[in-house]
Amino acid sequence: MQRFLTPSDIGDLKQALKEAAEVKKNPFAHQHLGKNKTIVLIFFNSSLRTRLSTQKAATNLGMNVIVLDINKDGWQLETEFGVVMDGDKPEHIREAVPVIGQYCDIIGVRSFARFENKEEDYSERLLNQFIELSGRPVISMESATRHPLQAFADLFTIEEYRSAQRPKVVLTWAPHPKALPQAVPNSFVEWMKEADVDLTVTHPKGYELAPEFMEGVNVEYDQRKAFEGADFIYAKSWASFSEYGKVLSKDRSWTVDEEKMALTNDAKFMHCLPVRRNMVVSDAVIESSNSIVVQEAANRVVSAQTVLKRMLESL
Ligand code: SN0
Repeated sequence: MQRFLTPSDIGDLKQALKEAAEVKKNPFAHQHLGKNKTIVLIFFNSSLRTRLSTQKAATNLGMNVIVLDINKDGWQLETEFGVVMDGDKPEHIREAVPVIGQYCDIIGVRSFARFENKEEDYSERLLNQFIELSGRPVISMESATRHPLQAFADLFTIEEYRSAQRPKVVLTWAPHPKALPQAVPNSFVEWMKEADVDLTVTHPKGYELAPEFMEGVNVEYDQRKAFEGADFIYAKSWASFSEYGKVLSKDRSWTVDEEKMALTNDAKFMHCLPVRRNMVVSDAVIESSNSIVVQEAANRVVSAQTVLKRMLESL
């Protein structure tokens, strides 16, 4: 396994979920697999769960872990090609990435959408430079357009908590004070499409996700109608794709509250975290016994460890 960005990178999903269940049951079964192997985790953006869970996953496999918060501790990297480097960025990515590759066996990269240019973000230029220049397998720890470790953990969590064979899963947009990336909802949709679930996406007009992710996906603009009979409510805020990076609405009538949860089939509440309380979800819902956000976060170790195990096996 040379990269982890999309569900196709992990192959058969049923098999991957089975492996993940084994990893969860016996996390130390492969503690020698990573002996004398090093992973470097590079963060261009903030992280709590991704950093801790990926580090924990690697440690469970016996790996050495190096974490670099590159904006704080590294040189500012130039990513444009052919520029005269007379500004504030002392190092070019074309040297930095192959050098990082010399110090490790696997690389994890976190880099959010910058919202300066849609084509630039959706080309995944930064992540692809790591893939092309590092000579190492690369894991996305949330890139401009995807967050696959989150989506894999989400799917695993739904598998754990579902009572119906084919649960109704609803991804709902929610209000937020800031423009947030589409990475989490894009990956959520991308993974749910491959799974045995009945997926509905609900959001106000103007918040349609990129067509390349939404082909064949059911969209319901009436949030209450979407919630009817749902087994899982997955809330997330994202900025507009069509008016790229814009916050078109902060309408708190879209906040997930108890009244809306009452329309569901006693649905579990999910969110990738961090979550803005009483913007995205009410205190009452996130603190209810139907909220599985902490269990979902716990499964981030499971998804990361399953992916790392695959990568180590193919080194
Ligand atoms: C990120 C996002 O993609 O939405 C990471 C989620 C895993 N979330 C944020 O940046 C939240 C920032 C905030 O101010 O609430």
